[in-house]
Amino acid sequence: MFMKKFYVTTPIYYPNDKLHIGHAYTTVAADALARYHRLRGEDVFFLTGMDEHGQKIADRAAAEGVSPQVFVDRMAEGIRALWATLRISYDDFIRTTEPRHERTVQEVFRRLLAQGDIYLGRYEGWYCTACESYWTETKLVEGRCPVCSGPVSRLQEESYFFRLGRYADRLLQHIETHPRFLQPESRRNEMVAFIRQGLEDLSVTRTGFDWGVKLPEAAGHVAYVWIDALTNYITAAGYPDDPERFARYWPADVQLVGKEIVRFHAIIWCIMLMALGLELPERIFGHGWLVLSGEKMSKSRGNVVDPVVLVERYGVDAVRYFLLREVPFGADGTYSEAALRLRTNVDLANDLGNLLSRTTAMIERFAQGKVPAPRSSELRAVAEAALSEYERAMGALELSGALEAVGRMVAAANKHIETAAPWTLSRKGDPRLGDVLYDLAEVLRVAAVALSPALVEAPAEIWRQLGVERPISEATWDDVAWGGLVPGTRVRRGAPLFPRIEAEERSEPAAAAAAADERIPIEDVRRVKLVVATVLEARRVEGAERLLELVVDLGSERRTIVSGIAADYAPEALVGGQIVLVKNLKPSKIRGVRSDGMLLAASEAGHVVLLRPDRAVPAGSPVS
Ligand code: ME8
Repeated sequence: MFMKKFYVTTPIYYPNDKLHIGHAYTTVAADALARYHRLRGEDVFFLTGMDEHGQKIADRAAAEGVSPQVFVDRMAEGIRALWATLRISYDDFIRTTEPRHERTVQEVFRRLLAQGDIYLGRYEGWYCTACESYWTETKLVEGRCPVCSGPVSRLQEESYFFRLGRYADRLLQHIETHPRFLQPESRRNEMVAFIRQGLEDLSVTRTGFDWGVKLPEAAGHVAYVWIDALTNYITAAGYPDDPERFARYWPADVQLVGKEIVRFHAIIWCIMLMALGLELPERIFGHGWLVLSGEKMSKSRGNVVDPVVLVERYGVDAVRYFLLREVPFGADGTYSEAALRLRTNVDLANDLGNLLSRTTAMIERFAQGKVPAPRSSELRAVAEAALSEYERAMGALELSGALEAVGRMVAAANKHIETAAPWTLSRKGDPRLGDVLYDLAEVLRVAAVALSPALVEAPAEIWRQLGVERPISEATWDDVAWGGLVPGTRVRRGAPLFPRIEAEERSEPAAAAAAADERIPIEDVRRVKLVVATVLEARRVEGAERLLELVVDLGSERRTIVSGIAADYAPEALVGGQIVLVKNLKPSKIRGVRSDGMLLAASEAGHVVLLRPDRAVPAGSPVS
């Protein structure tokens, strides 16, 4: 039977230091794509790994007093453990020191040399160890590396060169005739401009050190680390020893890389493939950087955020969701722990988690714990539109957009609770009750399927609480078809899906640079007790144009407050609505009326704008 294949890769990371949230960003994105394509029944091959050669690694090992091999073996354990923590479902983990890979690099070199694409020459120039790159005098910036501003040293050595220029026109033509090949568009334009300037021959071997793939045709030389590294993508697919497997998986469908290495992939890698007579990848996608207050996170800058610590604090789903949802894939984005907490609280705890707990609670209360049989649906069209937007977005690698579509469906369900008011339908014995409850549960069931590429724990819990018998690990994309939830299924209420994360004062790695003045400790904020109150009565205060007197319900008590909002709000418009109230303010007398509390409002050009909850909540609900 024919099964569509999907081959997705991440860069192979340098193990010169612990990996950080930036590396997790690419890898979680690739993982979500891999899981989505598996859900669609495709034969997925998801590759990640380590780029273990080069002087930088050799230097690090020497600094630790161990051999490079011992050093990279040790690092490999940490990296695999990190991916296990983030639940990365890779199919292969390639290491460039493996014999299977060294053989491929040697074979690639041999072929290119034999056909005259590679020739022996001499290199003279400046070498940046940090970037493993050569620079000509004119490219240096104030005598330093133009990329990392690090020191460079003068090098003169015999080197093999790859005639990149031979393939420049063919590459340009490929880029122009394959709009999906190189994305996003801004990077494609950069690459086209770069290639048009003319491509210099590339030095592809090194003689100064030996921590690299040795080349039988070039005694004393090792392969340049980028030639070595890029080749990993075909080694893992079976080149050249397993032609059947290679024919199955190559070309890669999506190669994800950070924007700084698009050039290596779009130019050097693709020209290598052309020279070998192999197909180019379907798509290379250069995503943006996660930055910390304006600067790129980098191992050498020491400003990195450890994903393991975040997973321990917030759970794997919160971290994965944040990485996928926060920033449109392709753009640069800012990382902060506060943003992660906010995302988790708003999208996962409030919207998704509340929908689940309200739905299961109402099915228990109004339907004896069993999913009712519906007569018709009001949410089906919304859900189907969201799911088709999700599919489109996933296909376009708009990972954040796909999750946003799921969010819209969840928000529509929460809103449906407010407008349909199942408690009223139940009281009146209205048969619409069954339709509403079924709709809510069914939205949750399909949302769980659509979220399962991104979240690795919550979707299973959603299905479990809904009483779905099958484990979600067996779900396929067909399961998003509306109506899969069997009426009569007994729900199993459980713990909140995502407990709200209370803001805590922590030494946030990211916020270290934030100004410390004018800030108050969290304890001060907690002293102010805020609650949601429902307005029961409202009237003008005689003789005071701007004042309204409100009687509000705090759940456990009623209070009267006086507030200066009469210019912007008519009393009758307030009754039945909700406000946010400072509950523990000392009472005061205003125009003879005792005011026992204060409402919150924004001020805008002399007007006041009331702050209200996003949806109705029980009177007295705390605000934090
Ligand atoms: O470049 N934001 O390895 P590397 C987003 N070995 N992504 C980030 C990031 C950030 N702040 N920091 C790192 C190498 N990344 C080579 C690759 S491939 C044949 C060889 C991610 O360890 C992003 O994917 O420096 C970036 O391209 C990659 O890590 C660089 O990892």
